[in-house]
Amino acid sequence: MDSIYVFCCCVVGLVTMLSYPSKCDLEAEPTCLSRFDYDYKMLQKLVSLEQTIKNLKDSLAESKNKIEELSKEVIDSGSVYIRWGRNECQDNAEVIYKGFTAGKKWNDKGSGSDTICLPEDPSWLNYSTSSYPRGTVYGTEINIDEPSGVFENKVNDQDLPCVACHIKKSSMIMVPGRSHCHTGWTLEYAGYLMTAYNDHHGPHNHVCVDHHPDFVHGGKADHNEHILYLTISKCGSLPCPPYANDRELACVVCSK
Ligand SMILES: *[C@@H]1O[C@H](CO)[C@@H](O)[C@H](O)[C@H]1NC(C)=O
Ligand SMILES: [Ca+2]
Ligand SMILES: [Ca+2]
Repeated sequence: MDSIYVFCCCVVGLVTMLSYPSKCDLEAEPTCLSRFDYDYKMLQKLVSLEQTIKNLKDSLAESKNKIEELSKEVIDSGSVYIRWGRNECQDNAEVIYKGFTAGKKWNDKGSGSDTICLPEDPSWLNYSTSSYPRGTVYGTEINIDEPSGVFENKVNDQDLPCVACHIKKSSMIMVPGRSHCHTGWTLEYAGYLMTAYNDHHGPHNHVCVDHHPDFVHGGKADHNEHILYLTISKCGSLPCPPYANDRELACVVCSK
């Protein structure tokens, strides 16, 4: 039985050898001296192919991980914005903190020029009871003659809350002079552009106050400290149209 098997193998080997006489068809292989040489070279080739496939698989897996990592980063990164005049974020946003809108007193010559959102749950480092020069921050109220024809509710003298919102979008922009976002951008909130009164001291920034503001509880009294006024456009260097004289500017906060 064994000898027949060996014989058969020899015959097959011989026939195969004869059909690959002196040189092989495999171009990458130099010369095949025998069927066994050919097999050996094929095997070598297979092993190297296997290694190549393994390397490719590894680098694919690596790329896949990297893509997952990056897309997670994009989602995790997100953006933040302050919604001035409200104490709730939109449904798609997470509340970082709720607070009180605040800034310098209208007739203080110095202090900070910006509007800040002071959290309703403050915590402190060291503080002093002695008196020495410092900047002072006051709560914000709206000053507006009523009925204004702008806000749907009575807002005069009301103190304004604010809320810091976090959204899973990578870009944010506040656009003054718009009541809706440009194409491709999603509205976070719309409102009116507000700042200090022309005759009041010092520089002041502009903030976009929600068109339907909430009020700080018990803030109806007329304190006139940090006061926000509506902002109007003036024709001149500013072309009209598209702008108009003495018209209250809207604003939008948009995300993408
Ligand atoms: C607070 O004041 C104490 C004593 O003056 C000082 O040792 C400490 O470092 C201060 N803490 C901070 C956070 O500045
Ligand atoms: Ca007032
Ligand atoms: Ca008030």
